[in-house]
Amino acid sequence: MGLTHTSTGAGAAEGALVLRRSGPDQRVVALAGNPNVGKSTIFNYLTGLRQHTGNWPGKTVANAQGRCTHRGRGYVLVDLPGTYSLMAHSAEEEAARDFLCFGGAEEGGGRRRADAAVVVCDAACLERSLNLVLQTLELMPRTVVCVNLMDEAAARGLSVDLEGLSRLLGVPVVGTSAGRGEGLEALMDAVEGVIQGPAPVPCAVTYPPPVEAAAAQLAPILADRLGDRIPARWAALRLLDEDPSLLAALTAASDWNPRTDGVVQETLLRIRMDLERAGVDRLALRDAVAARLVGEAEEIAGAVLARRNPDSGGRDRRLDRILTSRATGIPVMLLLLAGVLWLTIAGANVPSDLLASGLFWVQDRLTGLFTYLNAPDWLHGALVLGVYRVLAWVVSVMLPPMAIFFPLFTLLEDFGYLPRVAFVLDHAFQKARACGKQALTMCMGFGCNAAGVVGCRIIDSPRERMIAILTNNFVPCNGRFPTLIAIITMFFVGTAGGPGRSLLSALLLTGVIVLGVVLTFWISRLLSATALKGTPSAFTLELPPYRRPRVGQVVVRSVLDRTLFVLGRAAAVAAPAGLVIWIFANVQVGGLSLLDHCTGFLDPFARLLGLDGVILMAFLLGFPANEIVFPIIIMAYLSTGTLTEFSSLEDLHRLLAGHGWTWLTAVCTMLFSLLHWPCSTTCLTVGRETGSFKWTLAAFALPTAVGMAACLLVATLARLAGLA
Ligand SMILES: Nc1nc2c(ncn2[C@@H]2O[C@H](COP(=O)(O)OP(=O)(O)OP(=O)(O)O)[C@@H](O)[C@H]2O)c(=O)[nH]1
Ligand SMILES: [Mg+2]
Repeated sequence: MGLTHTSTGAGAAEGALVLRRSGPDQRVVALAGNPNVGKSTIFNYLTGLRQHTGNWPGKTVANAQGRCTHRGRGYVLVDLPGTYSLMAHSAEEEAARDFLCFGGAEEGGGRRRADAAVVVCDAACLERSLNLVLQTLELMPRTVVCVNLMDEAAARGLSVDLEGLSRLLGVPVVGTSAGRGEGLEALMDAVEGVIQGPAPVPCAVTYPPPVEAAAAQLAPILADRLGDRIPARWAALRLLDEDPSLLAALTAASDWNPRTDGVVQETLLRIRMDLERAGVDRLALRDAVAARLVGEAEEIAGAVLARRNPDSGGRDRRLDRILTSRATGIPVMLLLLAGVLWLTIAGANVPSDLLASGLFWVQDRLTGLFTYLNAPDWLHGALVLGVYRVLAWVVSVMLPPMAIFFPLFTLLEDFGYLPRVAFVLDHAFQKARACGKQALTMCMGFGCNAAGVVGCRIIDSPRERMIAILTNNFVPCNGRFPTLIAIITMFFVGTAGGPGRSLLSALLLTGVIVLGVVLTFWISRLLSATALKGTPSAFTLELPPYRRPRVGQVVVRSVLDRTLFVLGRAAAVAAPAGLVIWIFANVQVGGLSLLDHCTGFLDPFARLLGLDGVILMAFLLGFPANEIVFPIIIMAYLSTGTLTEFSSLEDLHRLLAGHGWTWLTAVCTMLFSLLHWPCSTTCLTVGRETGSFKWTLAAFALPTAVGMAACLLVATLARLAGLA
C-alpha cells in the first residue's frame, strides 16, 4: 500500500483558503469537477478527512485542504466546489475557478498555483464533464482526468475507452470507483507522473478563425506581463471575453491590472474593431467559444463511450414518478419523515433508559467516593450534582436519538432523496417568491442550522440567499430534536413505550416539523413582500441518479463523526453550564438563591408565554448550544427540589409536573424550542455569511418574535377557553 494520509494540521477551511504545506517539496493538487461527481469522496479517501458528501449537487461550497503521502511524497489536496465551467456564475464556482486559475495564498505570504489538477468526471455523464476538462487543459497542462463512478456507468451498460480518451486529450486518464476506493492508487500514480515528468501536451480546442487570430495577437503581449504564471493564450481569450469577475480576480492575484495597462487596452481596442468588422461582437465571441467547447466535448465523448443497454434509467424514472409526482410527492415525503422519526423515537427509548440508569448508577458511586474521601459538600455538589449530572442527562437524552436519526437521514441523502424534496417543494417556495434550492439548505438545517446557513451559498440570487439564511432556524436542528422528543413522550403519549405510542410521538413530532416548514414559507413570503422584495429567479437543479447508499460507511461515519461531534460540543458547553447553575442555585443573597432571583425576575414575562422563569432562563443560558436547554431546566428544578433519584423519563415527568408543568407548559416549551433565537454558532455564521450586523440581528429577532407571538397566542387562548 503506497498511500498514507494524515489528518493533522489539515482541515476544511472556511472563507479564503490559506495553503498549509509542511515542507517546500510538498505538492499542491487541485480536485476539480462538475457538482456531485465524487470529488469530496476521493478527497476524503486520500486525506482521511471528512468533507460532507451526499448525493446532490452543491454540498462543497468552499475550498478545503488536506494532506496525503503517496510513495513517500507529500501532497496537499484541495477539494473545490463543483463547477460546470470556468466561466463561473456563482460564488462557489468562482472559488473553484480562482483556485485553478490563480492558486491560493500561502502561509507566510505569497501565492501558489496548484502543481497539478485532477478533473473528476462522471463516467455516466462524460460529455458534460469533458467541457470542464477542455477548459482546464487550456489553463493547466499538468492535469489528470479521473473518470469516476465507473461502477455506476457499468451498471447502466456504459463503458468508457480510457486509453482512447487519454490519446484524444493528451493527458493521463484514470478510471475510478471512489465509493469503493477503487483506482485511487493509480490516480495518485498518474498525479505523481504529471508532476515529476515533463508537462503533457494536451489537446487544444480550435476556435473560429477570427477568435484564434485575435488571441494570437494579444497573447505575446500578455506573455510579457504574466511570465509563466498563467498561459498567455488562456489569458488572451479571457480578456477578449471581458468577464468582470475574472478580471477582478486576475488583478487581485497578479498585481497587474489589464484595465489600466495602456498597451493592452490599445491592442484590445484594435482587435475588437477587427472582430466587429468580421461580424463578431462580444456576445458572439462568447457564444462561439462556448459552442466549440461543447462541440469538442460531444465529439470526444461520442468517440470513447459505448452503450450496451440503450434504456438503463427505467428504475429511476419509475421511482421518480412516485417520489416527485404532484399527487404522491408530498404524501410520500411526509410518510418518510414520520417513518424516520418513528424509528428514531422507538429505537431511542430503551437505550435512553439504560444509559440513564447506568450513568446515574455511576453518580451514586461517585457520591460514595466523595464521601469516602471526606470531600467537602460544596465540591461534591459542584462536580457531581452540577457538572456530572448535567453531562449524564445530555448523554442519555441526546445520544440514542442522534445515533439513530443521523444515519437514517444520511442514508436518504446518499440515496439521492434530498434533491427530490427540493423538487417537490419547489412550487411552494416559488409561491413564497423564494428559491427552490432553499429546500436543500432547510434539510441541512435539520442537522445543524449553522451548516444550513453556510449551505445557502448554493443559492445564486443574493435576495433569495438572504431569505434562506434568515429562515433556516425555523427547522429544528439536532440539538433541539431530543428536547422535542422527550416532551412529546412525557406529556402527550406517556412513557410506557410500545409501537403505538412511539408512532403517535412520531406523528406529533412530524406535525411540529411541518409547522416549522410552513412558517418558513410564510416568513419567506413576508420577507419577499417587504424587506427583500423581488421575483423568484430561475434555477436548474439536477436530479442525480439514485445511488445505492454505502450503508456500513454511512452508519459508522455518522455515529462517529456527526453524533459524537454534536455530543462533544454539547458536553463541552453543558459541563460549565452545570457548574454555573449549581453555583447559582447554592449561593444565597438576601435569603434567596441567585437562581431564584433570576428566575423570579423572568417569571412574570415567561408566564405570559405559557412558560416559567426557569424555562426562559434555560433558553437564555442555552444560547451557546441548544442541546443544553433541557438539561438546564432539569438541573434548575433538581437543585431546588428534594427528589434526587432520576433514572427514567417517568421520573422526569414527575419532576416537571411537580414544578407546575401542564400540557400547556409542554406545548409552549415545544413551540419556543422550535421558534427562538439561533444558537451562538449559527448567529456567528450568519454574521460571517451576510457580513452585516443588521441582517444578523434580523436572523436573531425574526424567529424570536414569531416564537413569542405563537406562545402568547396559545397561552392566552388556552386561558380564555378555561383550559389552563
Ligand atoms: N456508486 C458510486 N457512488 C459514488 C462514487 N463516488 C462518489 N459516489 C457517491 O456520489 C455522491 C456524490 O459524492 P461527493 O463526493 O459528495 O461529490 P462532490 O463532487 O464532492 O459533490 P459537490 O461537492 O456537491 O460538488 C455521494 O453520494 C457518493 O457516495 C463512485 O465511484 N461510485
Ligand atoms: Mg464535494
